[in-house]
Amino acid sequence: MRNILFTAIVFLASVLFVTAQPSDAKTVVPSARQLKWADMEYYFFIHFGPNTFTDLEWGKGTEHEEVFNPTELDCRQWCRVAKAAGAKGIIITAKHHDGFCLWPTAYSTHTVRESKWKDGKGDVLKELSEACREYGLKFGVYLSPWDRNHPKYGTAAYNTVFVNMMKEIIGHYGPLFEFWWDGANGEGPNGKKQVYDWQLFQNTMRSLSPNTVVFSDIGPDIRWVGNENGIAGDPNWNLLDTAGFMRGLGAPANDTLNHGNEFGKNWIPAECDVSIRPGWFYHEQEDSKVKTPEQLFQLWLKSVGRGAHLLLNVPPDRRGLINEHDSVSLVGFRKLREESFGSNLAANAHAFYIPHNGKRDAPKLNDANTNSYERILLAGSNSVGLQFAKATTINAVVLKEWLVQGQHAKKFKLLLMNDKGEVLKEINGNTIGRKRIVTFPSTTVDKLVLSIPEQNGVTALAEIEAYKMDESLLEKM
Ligand code: FUL
Repeated sequence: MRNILFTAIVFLASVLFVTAQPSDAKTVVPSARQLKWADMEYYFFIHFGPNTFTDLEWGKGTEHEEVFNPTELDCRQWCRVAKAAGAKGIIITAKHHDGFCLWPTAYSTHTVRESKWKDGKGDVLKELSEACREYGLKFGVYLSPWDRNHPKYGTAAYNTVFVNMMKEIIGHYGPLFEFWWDGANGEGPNGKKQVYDWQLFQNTMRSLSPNTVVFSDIGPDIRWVGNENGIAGDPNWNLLDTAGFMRGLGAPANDTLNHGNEFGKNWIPAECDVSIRPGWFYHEQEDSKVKTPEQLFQLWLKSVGRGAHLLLNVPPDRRGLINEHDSVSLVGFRKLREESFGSNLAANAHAFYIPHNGKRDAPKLNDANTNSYERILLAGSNSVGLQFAKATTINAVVLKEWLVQGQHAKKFKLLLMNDKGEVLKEINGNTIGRKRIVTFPSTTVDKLVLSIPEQNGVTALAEIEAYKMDESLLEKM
C-alpha cells in the first residue's frame, strides 16, 4: 500500500512539474515595436555631408561649412528612386563623425545654417522627412555620437548636447521608424575620447519616441550584423546576449553578431548595412564600381533571405541627387526581385500536414499572405507539405517562421518529391526566422515535404512558397 501511495505521489509530482514547466517557458519574443519593424525588410541608407564634397570617408571636423553646397539638392528625387527600387524607408546621416549637422541645430555652430547652401536657410532633415511622408516612405536618422568638431566632445557636457540633438530631431522631424547609433568612438577636437552615457541616450529615446527601434552594435532593438558587406550569418538567430558587452570596442565578436546567440536572452535581430558603392559617401571615381543588379540580388539572398533586414546605402552626389549609375542599378535590382519572386508557383498547391498519426489538410500556408496569422506548429517529427496540381519546375523555396512567439527552428529538412513519392532532392538548412530563401538547381516536383529535425521549443511555420528564378541568380556560396 505504501509503495502504491509513494508511486502515486511521484507520478503526480512529475505531472505537476511537467505542466508547470512548459518547454518554452523562457522563450524570448519580439516587442511590439520590433514586430512592426519586421515588415520593413529593405530600406535606404543615405550618407551625405561635407565628405561628399571633399572626397573623404571620415571628415576631420575642421572642414569649412562652405564646402557643403549641393547645387540641385532634391530629397523628393531620393524618394522617387527609393520607391522605384522598392525600398520602404530612408535613414540619413543627420551628423557623421565630422560633426556637421544637416539640420540647423541650436546645439552646434557647424551646420547647414553656417553653409552657403540656400543662404544658410536650408534644412535637409526637414526636406527629407517631408518628402518621405509625401511618398509613403518611413523616415529614420543616423546620429554619430563620435564628433570630431564639437568643442564639448570629450567632456560630460557633450552627452547633454547629444541628447538635446536627439530631442530636436524627434520633436521636429519625427515620427522616426529607426534611430541609428554608430559605435565609433574616436578623439574629438581636444584630443579626448568621449565616455558616452548610453543609458541616458536610451532613456531619452524610450521616453520621447517609444515606437522608434534603436540600432547599435548590441541594440537595444536591432543589432549590427558584424560586417559591412551585407551578409547575415547562416544560421541567423534573432537572439543576442548583451550582458557584459558594450557598444564599439566592447561589443561581442563580429562572428557572434553575425549569427546571434541561439539561446540569447534578448530579441535583437540583425540589420545588414552595406553600400551600393565601395565607399559610404559619394565619390565620382567610384561611378564605375556601383554594384550591379545581380550583385545586389546576391546580397538580397544573403541578407533578407537569411532572415535579416537590408539597409542599402545609396549616397547622393555633389548635386544632391542620387546618381544615374546608382538608380539604373537599383531599378534593375527591383526587376530581378520581381521576376524571381513575382509569381509563387505553390499558390494553388494543396497544403497538408503530417502529424505522427496520419495526414490532414493544413491551413493555406502557401498563399504568400504574410499578414495572415495562418501557421502550423511543427513539433517533433511532424511535417508539412505541398501537393502541386501538376509537376512544376522550381529552384527556390521561401520559408517563414511566425515570430510572435519566438524563433525556434534550428535545422530544417526539405524533401523535393516526384509523383511516385520518390525523393528527388533533400535540402538541409539551418535557421528559418523571419524569411528564409533557399535556392537549388531547377527540379521538377510534384510534392514538397518540410520537417524540423532540430528545434528549441516548437516551430510555428507561417509560409512555404516556391519559385523559379533565372538559374544564374541562384545563391552563390
Ligand atoms: C561606420 C562609420 O565609421 C562609417 O563611416 C559608416 O557610417 C558606417 C555605416 O558606420 O561605423
